[in-house]
Amino acid sequence: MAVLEHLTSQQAIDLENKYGAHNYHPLPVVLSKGEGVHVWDVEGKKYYDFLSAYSAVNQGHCHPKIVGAMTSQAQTLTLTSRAFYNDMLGKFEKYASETFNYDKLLPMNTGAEAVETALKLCRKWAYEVKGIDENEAEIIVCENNFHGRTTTIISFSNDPVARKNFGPYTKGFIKIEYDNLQALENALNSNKNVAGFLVEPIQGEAGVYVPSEGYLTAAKALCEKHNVLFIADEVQTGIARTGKMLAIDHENVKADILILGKALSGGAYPVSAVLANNSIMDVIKPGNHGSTFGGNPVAAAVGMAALQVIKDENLAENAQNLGELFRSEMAKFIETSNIVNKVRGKGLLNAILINDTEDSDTAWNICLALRDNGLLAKPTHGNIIRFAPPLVMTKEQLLDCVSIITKTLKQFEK
Ligand code: IF1
Repeated sequence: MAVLEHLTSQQAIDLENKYGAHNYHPLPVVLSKGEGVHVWDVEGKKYYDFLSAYSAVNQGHCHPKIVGAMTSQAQTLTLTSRAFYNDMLGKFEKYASETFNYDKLLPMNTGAEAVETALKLCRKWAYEVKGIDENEAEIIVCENNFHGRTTTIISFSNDPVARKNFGPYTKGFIKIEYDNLQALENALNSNKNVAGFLVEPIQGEAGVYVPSEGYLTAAKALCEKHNVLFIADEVQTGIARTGKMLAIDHENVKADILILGKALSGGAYPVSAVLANNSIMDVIKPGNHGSTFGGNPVAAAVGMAALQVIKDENLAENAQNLGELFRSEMAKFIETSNIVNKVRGKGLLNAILINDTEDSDTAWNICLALRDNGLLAKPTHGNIIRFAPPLVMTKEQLLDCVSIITKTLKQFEK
């Protein structure tokens, strides 16, 4: 089969089933084009994208400024490795460090790599600055977390599907209940070797759990009191998704270590990063950490363009305004619905809770019906459907999507 030969949806699905590992269960739709808030399938049907590749396409599909920066750099210099300097990385590091107000940035590629980088940085700081005995550092994490899929990260996951039969597991993690300050205080008081607290400002995969107002502020204060690093995983919540540049900005909390990914590139290229001030980042010496593609010229060009688009187009403000509109429209629908229990979220990271059991396939069937009605979304766990459109959406488009969603949900009213 010629690689450019047009495939039908079924042919594309059959190829993936036959030649691809079955590590996903995609919604049956085969996409071939994306532009702004829309995607098209191979048969030419147009959809609103209400997932944004899990908040990687905040700037909209194929944003011309991001694609332009990528193609221009790709025709000039793609990769040198860090064996040599290149003329793009320092500019990106400066631009991003100043954007998020940190001294330094360590560039990686995927979110999981950035999380792993943050864990290594936190541990090294604990041994060399805080003075914890070597190999004794503990990092506190939250139950129902999602931080990626490496062996160490799934070691502190409680999702059996993500961790079963991938042992033996990495030690040095303490799990506590999310959004529970007493649990955090107890863990800090009863463990003298705590190096850090890794937390999602909103738990995305768990079902868009927004913690209580003030939780992040109080958690950061507890970390300061115990000389423990507050590590914010903003891979999914960052880059304007929740209505501020960072989700922790809603509480004016500054993380000791900030983890970024996904929309740091606008979905055009794998770009992730860890940011920290010199008192922490300077424990990293040559040879301690790195990656072949980390900080490559294309990633640097794409990262700068992606951040510039967020600022130039006021996408955080747009996410804030459209998010409030979305939740208020959905709340009105819920008042008269028996299929939806709740809507929750911040900015344009939202979810609805379907009135059915966790193990029902109602949420999945609703997503199939949404697809038929021209909108793509996918359930997170069980009976929760996440709604996360690109942040470039207009008010008219959002209201159009609300009518598609409510019309579809009415098909499932009991
Ligand atoms: C999949 C979930 C979302 C993340 C946070 C780190 C990472 C992610 C808060 C790792 C990645 C992605 C991974 C993707 C689906 C998606 C996801 F469903 F898996 F949990 F968004 F909620 N921190 N999340 O959300 O970043 O290595 O993937 O670049 O693995 O199925 P990554």
